[in-house]
Amino acid sequence: MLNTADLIWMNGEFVEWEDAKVHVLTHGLHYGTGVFEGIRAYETPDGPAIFRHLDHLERLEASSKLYYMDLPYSRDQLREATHELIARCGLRECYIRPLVYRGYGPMGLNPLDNPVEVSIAVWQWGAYLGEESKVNGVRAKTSSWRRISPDSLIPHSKASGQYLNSVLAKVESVKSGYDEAILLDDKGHVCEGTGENVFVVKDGQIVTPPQTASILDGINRKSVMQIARDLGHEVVERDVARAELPLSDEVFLTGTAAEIVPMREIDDIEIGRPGPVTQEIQRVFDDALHGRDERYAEWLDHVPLAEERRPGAGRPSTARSTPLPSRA
Ligand code: PPE
Repeated sequence: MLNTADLIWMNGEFVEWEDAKVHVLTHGLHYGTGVFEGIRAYETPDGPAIFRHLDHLERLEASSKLYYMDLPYSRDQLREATHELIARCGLRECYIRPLVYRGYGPMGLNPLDNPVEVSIAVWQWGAYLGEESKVNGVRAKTSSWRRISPDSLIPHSKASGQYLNSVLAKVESVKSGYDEAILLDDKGHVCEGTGENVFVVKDGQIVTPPQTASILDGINRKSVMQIARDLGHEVVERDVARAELPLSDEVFLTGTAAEIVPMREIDDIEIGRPGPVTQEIQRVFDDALHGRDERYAEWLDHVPLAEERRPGAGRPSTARSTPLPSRA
Protein backbone atom coordinates (compact mmCIF):
# COMPACT_ATOMS: atom_id res chain seq x y z
CA MET A 1 0.00 0.00 0.00
CA LEU A 2 0.91 3.64 -0.32
CA ASN A 3 2.93 5.21 2.49
CA THR A 4 0.86 8.25 3.28
CA ALA A 5 2.40 11.58 4.33
CA ASP A 6 0.87 14.28 6.51
CA LEU A 7 0.09 16.94 3.94
CA ILE A 8 -0.60 17.53 0.25
CA TRP A 9 -0.19 20.88 -1.48
CA MET A 10 -3.32 21.84 -3.46
CA ASN A 11 -3.62 25.11 -5.35
CA GLY A 12 -1.42 27.04 -2.97
CA GLU A 13 -2.55 25.46 0.30
CA PHE A 14 -1.28 22.66 2.50
CA VAL A 15 -4.16 20.29 3.25
CA GLU A 16 -4.34 17.11 5.30
CA TRP A 17 -3.62 13.99 3.22
CA GLU A 18 -7.21 12.72 3.68
CA ASP A 19 -8.70 16.06 2.66
CA ALA A 20 -6.94 16.32 -0.72
CA LYS A 21 -10.14 15.68 -2.71
CA VAL A 22 -11.75 16.71 -6.01
CA HIS A 23 -15.29 16.80 -7.43
CA VAL A 24 -16.35 13.72 -9.46
CA LEU A 25 -17.00 15.97 -12.45
CA THR A 26 -13.35 17.05 -12.53
CA HIS A 27 -12.52 17.29 -16.24
CA GLY A 28 -9.25 15.38 -15.91
CA LEU A 29 -11.02 12.44 -14.29
CA HIS A 30 -13.29 11.99 -17.32
CA TYR A 31 -11.02 12.89 -20.20
CA GLY A 32 -7.48 12.44 -18.86
CA THR A 33 -6.75 16.14 -19.29
CA GLY A 34 -3.82 16.40 -16.92
CA VAL A 35 -0.04 16.29 -16.97
CA PHE A 36 2.28 15.20 -14.20
CA GLU A 37 5.82 14.64 -13.06
CA GLY A 38 7.60 11.96 -11.09
CA ILE A 39 10.55 13.28 -9.10
CA ARG A 40 12.60 11.89 -6.25
CA ALA A 41 14.38 13.41 -3.28
CA TYR A 42 17.25 11.58 -1.61
CA GLU A 43 19.17 11.86 1.63
CA THR A 44 22.57 13.44 1.08
CA PRO A 45 25.36 14.53 3.49
CA ASP A 46 23.75 18.02 3.34
CA GLY A 47 20.20 16.82 4.04
CA PRO A 48 17.42 15.91 1.61
CA ALA A 49 17.97 16.98 -2.01
CA ILE A 50 15.71 16.79 -5.04
CA PHE A 51 17.29 15.20 -8.09
CA ARG A 52 17.21 17.42 -11.20
CA HIS A 53 14.26 19.40 -9.87
CA LEU A 54 14.55 22.15 -12.49
CA ASP A 55 14.55 19.67 -15.37
CA HIS A 56 11.39 18.06 -14.02
CA LEU A 57 9.64 21.41 -13.54
CA GLU A 58 10.62 22.42 -17.06
CA ARG A 59 9.17 19.20 -18.44
CA LEU A 60 5.97 19.82 -16.45
CA GLU A 61 5.69 23.23 -18.11
CA ALA A 62 6.36 21.70 -21.52
CA SER A 63 3.75 18.98 -20.97
CA SER A 64 1.19 21.62 -19.90
CA LYS A 65 1.92 23.84 -22.85
CA LEU A 66 1.38 21.02 -25.34
CA TYR A 67 -2.11 20.51 -23.87
CA TYR A 68 -2.98 24.23 -23.87
CA MET A 69 -2.84 24.60 -20.10
CA ASP A 70 -1.39 27.79 -18.58
CA LEU A 71 0.34 26.85 -15.36
CA PRO A 72 -0.98 29.23 -12.70
CA TYR A 73 2.23 28.93 -10.65
CA SER A 74 5.77 29.81 -11.57
CA ARG A 75 8.63 27.36 -11.45
CA ASP A 76 9.94 29.11 -8.33
CA GLN A 77 6.58 28.89 -6.60
CA LEU A 78 6.31 25.17 -7.32
CA ARG A 79 9.88 24.65 -6.19
CA GLU A 80 9.28 26.52 -2.92
CA ALA A 81 6.01 24.67 -2.33
CA THR A 82 7.78 21.34 -2.80
CA HIS A 83 10.55 22.29 -0.39
CA GLU A 84 8.07 23.35 2.25
CA LEU A 85 5.95 20.23 1.73
CA ILE A 86 8.92 17.90 2.20
CA ALA A 87 10.08 19.83 5.26
CA ARG A 88 6.61 19.96 6.83
CA CYS A 89 6.04 16.24 6.21
CA GLY A 90 9.41 15.56 7.85
CA LEU A 91 10.60 13.39 4.96
CA ARG A 92 14.29 12.75 4.24
CA GLU A 93 13.69 10.73 1.05
CA CYS A 94 10.53 10.67 -1.02
CA TYR A 95 8.83 10.48 -4.39
CA ILE A 96 7.28 13.77 -5.54
CA ARG A 97 4.18 13.86 -7.75
CA PRO A 98 3.16 17.26 -9.12
CA LEU A 99 -0.12 17.12 -11.09
CA VAL A 100 -1.62 19.82 -13.32
CA TYR A 101 -5.17 19.09 -14.46
CA ARG A 102 -8.36 20.57 -15.79
CA GLY A 103 -10.74 20.89 -12.89
CA TYR A 104 -14.47 20.98 -12.24
CA GLY A 105 -16.36 23.23 -14.67
CA PRO A 106 -18.13 22.71 -17.96
CA MET A 107 -18.44 19.13 -19.24
CA GLY A 108 -17.59 18.23 -22.81
CA LEU A 109 -14.40 18.00 -24.74
CA ASN A 110 -13.46 21.65 -24.90
CA PRO A 111 -11.41 22.07 -21.73
CA LEU A 112 -10.47 25.69 -22.28
CA ASP A 113 -12.98 27.10 -19.78
CA ASN A 114 -12.12 24.62 -17.03
CA PRO A 115 -9.77 25.81 -14.31
CA VAL A 116 -6.17 24.56 -14.35
CA GLU A 117 -5.59 23.04 -10.92
CA VAL A 118 -2.24 22.06 -9.43
CA SER A 119 -1.35 19.66 -6.66
CA ILE A 120 1.88 18.25 -5.28
CA ALA A 121 1.99 15.04 -3.26
CA VAL A 122 4.99 13.42 -1.60
CA TRP A 123 5.34 9.97 -0.13
CA GLN A 124 7.94 7.33 0.54
CA TRP A 125 8.10 4.99 -2.44
CA GLY A 126 10.46 2.02 -2.40
CA ALA A 127 11.92 0.19 -5.39
CA TYR A 128 9.33 0.49 -8.22
CA LEU A 129 9.94 -2.96 -9.71
CA GLY A 130 10.75 -4.64 -6.41
CA GLU A 131 13.79 -4.37 -4.13
CA GLU A 132 15.71 -7.19 -5.79
CA SER A 133 15.02 -5.90 -9.33
CA LYS A 134 17.98 -3.54 -9.17
CA VAL A 135 20.31 -6.39 -8.23
CA ASN A 136 18.96 -9.38 -10.16
CA GLY A 137 17.17 -7.70 -13.04
CA VAL A 138 13.65 -8.08 -14.40
CA ARG A 139 11.90 -10.28 -16.94
CA ALA A 140 10.12 -8.35 -19.68
CA LYS A 141 7.72 -9.13 -22.50
CA THR A 142 7.40 -7.24 -25.76
CA SER A 143 3.90 -5.82 -25.57
CA SER A 144 1.21 -6.46 -28.14
CA TRP A 145 0.39 -2.77 -27.60
CA ARG A 146 2.42 -0.20 -29.52
CA ARG A 147 3.59 2.96 -27.77
CA ILE A 148 1.39 6.00 -28.55
CA SER A 149 2.57 7.76 -31.68
CA PRO A 150 2.63 11.45 -32.65
CA ASP A 151 -0.08 10.63 -35.20
CA SER A 152 -2.65 10.74 -32.44
CA LEU A 153 -1.05 11.81 -29.15
CA ILE A 154 2.08 13.54 -27.86
CA PRO A 155 4.86 11.22 -26.67
CA HIS A 156 6.81 14.29 -25.45
CA SER A 157 4.09 15.22 -22.98
CA LYS A 158 3.83 13.35 -19.70
CA ALA A 159 0.04 13.47 -19.87
CA SER A 160 -2.30 11.53 -17.59
CA GLY A 161 -4.64 10.23 -20.31
CA GLN A 162 -1.72 8.94 -22.35
CA TYR A 163 -0.88 6.52 -19.55
CA LEU A 164 -3.78 4.27 -20.54
CA ASN A 165 -1.27 2.99 -23.10
CA SER A 166 1.23 2.09 -20.36
CA VAL A 167 -1.53 0.62 -18.19
CA LEU A 168 -2.64 -1.79 -20.95
CA ALA A 169 0.94 -2.90 -21.59
CA LYS A 170 1.66 -3.30 -17.88
CA VAL A 171 -1.50 -5.34 -17.23
CA GLU A 172 -0.75 -7.59 -20.19
CA SER A 173 2.80 -8.26 -19.00
CA VAL A 174 1.85 -8.85 -15.36
CA LYS A 175 -1.03 -11.18 -16.27
CA SER A 176 1.40 -13.14 -18.45
CA GLY A 177 3.79 -13.52 -15.52
CA TYR A 178 6.42 -10.91 -16.44
CA ASP A 179 7.68 -7.95 -14.42
CA GLU A 180 7.59 -5.34 -17.15
CA ALA A 181 6.66 -4.69 -20.79
CA ILE A 182 8.69 -3.23 -23.64
CA LEU A 183 6.64 -1.26 -26.11
CA LEU A 184 7.62 -0.89 -29.76
CA ASP A 185 6.90 2.38 -31.54
CA ASP A 186 4.53 2.70 -34.49
CA LYS A 187 7.32 1.67 -36.87
CA GLY A 188 8.12 -1.48 -34.93
CA HIS A 189 11.32 -0.21 -33.35
CA VAL A 190 12.05 -0.56 -29.64
CA CYS A 191 10.63 2.43 -27.77
CA GLU A 192 10.57 2.08 -23.99
CA GLY A 193 9.11 0.35 -20.94
CA THR A 194 5.74 1.27 -19.43
CA GLY A 195 7.46 3.83 -17.19
CA GLU A 196 11.14 3.64 -18.13
CA ASN A 197 13.50 4.37 -21.01
CA VAL A 198 15.61 1.51 -22.34
CA PHE A 199 19.36 1.12 -23.01
CA VAL A 200 21.17 -1.67 -24.84
CA VAL A 201 24.86 -2.53 -24.41
CA LYS A 202 26.57 -4.42 -27.24
CA ASP A 203 30.29 -4.81 -27.88
CA GLY A 204 31.09 -1.94 -25.52
CA GLN A 205 28.71 0.52 -27.18
CA ILE A 206 25.63 1.87 -25.38
CA VAL A 207 22.58 2.47 -27.54
CA THR A 208 19.22 4.05 -26.73
CA PRO A 209 16.25 4.94 -28.98
CA PRO A 210 16.12 8.60 -30.13
CA GLN A 211 13.50 11.30 -29.49
CA THR A 212 11.87 10.46 -32.82
CA ALA A 213 11.07 6.92 -31.62
CA SER A 214 8.11 8.29 -29.58
CA ILE A 215 9.92 8.01 -26.25
CA LEU A 216 9.24 10.17 -23.24
CA ASP A 217 12.30 12.41 -22.97
CA GLY A 218 13.45 10.85 -19.73
CA ILE A 219 15.53 12.84 -17.30
CA ASN A 220 17.29 9.76 -15.99
CA ARG A 221 17.97 8.82 -19.60
CA LYS A 222 19.86 12.10 -19.95
CA SER A 223 21.70 11.55 -16.66
CA VAL A 224 22.71 8.03 -17.61
CA MET A 225 23.95 9.17 -21.03
CA GLN A 226 26.13 11.79 -19.35
CA ILE A 227 27.43 9.42 -16.68
CA ALA A 228 28.20 6.75 -19.28
CA ARG A 229 30.12 9.26 -21.43
CA ASP A 230 31.99 10.53 -18.36
CA LEU A 231 32.99 6.91 -17.71
CA GLY A 232 34.43 6.77 -21.22
CA HIS A 233 31.68 4.76 -22.91
CA GLU A 234 30.38 5.49 -26.36
CA VAL A 235 26.67 6.35 -26.27
CA VAL A 236 24.62 6.39 -29.45
CA GLU A 237 21.01 7.45 -30.00
CA ARG A 238 19.53 5.45 -32.87
CA ASP A 239 16.63 3.18 -33.72
CA VAL A 240 16.86 -0.20 -32.02
CA ALA A 241 15.47 -3.31 -33.71
CA ARG A 242 13.40 -5.69 -31.61
CA ALA A 243 15.91 -8.52 -32.07
CA GLU A 244 18.72 -6.38 -30.66
CA LEU A 245 17.31 -6.79 -27.15
CA PRO A 246 17.76 -10.58 -26.89
CA LEU A 247 21.06 -10.36 -28.81
CA SER A 248 22.63 -7.67 -26.62
CA ASP A 249 25.24 -8.11 -23.89
CA GLU A 250 23.25 -6.06 -21.37
CA VAL A 251 19.93 -4.24 -21.28
CA PHE A 252 18.78 -1.83 -18.60
CA LEU A 253 15.86 0.46 -17.90
CA THR A 254 15.94 3.98 -16.44
CA GLY A 255 13.26 6.06 -14.77
CA THR A 256 12.63 8.16 -11.70
CA ALA A 257 10.47 5.58 -9.97
CA ALA A 258 12.49 2.58 -11.22
CA GLU A 259 15.96 4.24 -11.09
CA ILE A 260 18.30 1.86 -13.01
CA VAL A 261 17.02 -1.67 -13.43
CA PRO A 262 18.80 -4.39 -15.41
CA MET A 263 16.68 -6.54 -17.72
CA ARG A 264 17.76 -10.15 -17.54
CA GLU A 265 15.23 -11.68 -19.94
CA ILE A 266 13.11 -10.54 -22.89
CA ASP A 267 10.32 -12.74 -24.28
CA ASP A 268 11.72 -15.74 -22.38
CA ILE A 269 15.16 -15.35 -23.95
CA GLU A 270 17.95 -14.89 -21.45
CA ILE A 271 20.11 -11.78 -21.75
CA GLY A 272 22.03 -12.65 -18.65
CA ARG A 273 22.94 -11.51 -15.18
CA PRO A 274 23.30 -7.76 -14.68
CA GLY A 275 26.54 -6.94 -16.51
CA PRO A 276 29.57 -4.82 -15.69
CA VAL A 277 28.52 -1.73 -17.68
CA THR A 278 25.09 -1.64 -16.05
CA GLN A 279 26.59 -2.14 -12.60
CA GLU A 280 29.22 0.55 -13.09
CA ILE A 281 26.62 3.10 -14.20
CA GLN A 282 24.30 2.06 -11.35
CA ARG A 283 27.07 2.77 -8.84
CA VAL A 284 27.93 6.23 -10.14
CA PHE A 285 24.24 7.10 -10.53
CA ASP A 286 23.57 6.09 -6.93
CA ASP A 287 26.47 8.28 -5.79
CA ALA A 288 25.09 11.19 -7.82
CA LEU A 289 21.61 10.79 -6.31
CA HIS A 290 23.00 10.77 -2.79
CA GLY A 291 25.41 13.68 -3.16
CA ARG A 292 28.52 11.53 -3.02
CA ASP A 293 29.91 12.60 -6.41
CA GLU A 294 31.06 16.22 -6.78
CA ARG A 295 30.82 16.02 -10.56
CA TYR A 296 27.05 15.87 -10.36
CA ALA A 297 26.50 18.24 -7.44
CA GLU A 298 24.61 20.69 -9.63
CA TRP A 299 21.89 18.09 -10.22
CA LEU A 300 20.84 18.37 -6.59
CA ASP A 301 18.35 20.92 -5.28
CA HIS A 302 18.79 20.95 -1.51
CA VAL A 303 15.67 21.15 0.63
CA PRO A 304 16.05 23.69 3.44
CA LEU A 305 15.19 21.96 6.71
CA ALA A 306 12.55 23.21 9.14
CA GLU A 307 15.01 25.11 11.32
CA GLU A 308 16.55 26.82 8.26
CA ARG A 309 13.12 27.84 6.99
CA ARG A 310 11.97 29.74 10.09
CA PRO A 311 12.25 33.47 9.33
CA GLY A 312 14.97 35.01 11.46
CA ALA A 313 16.56 31.67 12.25
CA GLY A 314 20.03 31.73 10.78
CA ARG A 315 19.82 32.63 7.14
CA PRO A 316 17.61 35.55 6.02
CA SER A 317 14.28 34.45 4.55
CA THR A 318 15.20 35.55 1.04
CA ALA A 319 18.06 33.06 1.12
CA ARG A 320 16.05 30.13 2.41
CA SER A 321 16.85 28.18 -0.72
CA THR A 322 19.95 27.92 -2.78
CA PRO A 323 19.48 29.14 -6.37
CA LEU A 324 18.13 26.61 -8.83
CA PRO A 325 21.03 24.55 -10.09
CA SER A 326 21.87 25.37 -13.67
CA ARG A 327 21.11 22.73 -16.21
CA ALA A 328 23.82 20.32 -17.19
N1 PPE B 1 8.94 6.67 -20.13
C1 PPE B 1 7.74 6.71 -19.50
C2 PPE B 1 6.50 6.30 -20.24
C3 PPE B 1 7.68 7.13 -18.17
O1 PPE B 1 6.51 7.17 -17.56
C4 PPE B 1 8.87 7.48 -17.49
C5 PPE B 1 8.83 7.91 -16.06
C6 PPE B 1 10.10 7.43 -18.20
C7 PPE B 1 10.08 7.01 -19.51
C8 PPE B 1 11.39 7.85 -17.58
O2 PPE B 1 11.43 9.24 -17.36
P1 PPE B 1 12.28 9.90 -16.19
O3 PPE B 1 11.61 9.54 -14.90
O4 PPE B 1 12.22 11.36 -16.48
O5 PPE B 1 13.64 9.36 -16.31
N2 PPE B 1 7.77 7.35 -15.29
C9 PPE B 1 7.32 8.01 -14.09
C10 PPE B 1 5.97 7.49 -13.64
C11 PPE B 1 5.95 6.11 -13.08
C12 PPE B 1 4.62 5.77 -12.45
O6 PPE B 1 4.32 4.59 -12.33
O7 PPE B 1 3.88 6.68 -12.04
C13 PPE B 1 8.37 7.92 -13.01
O8 PPE B 1 9.29 7.11 -13.09
O9 PPE B 1 8.27 8.68 -12.04
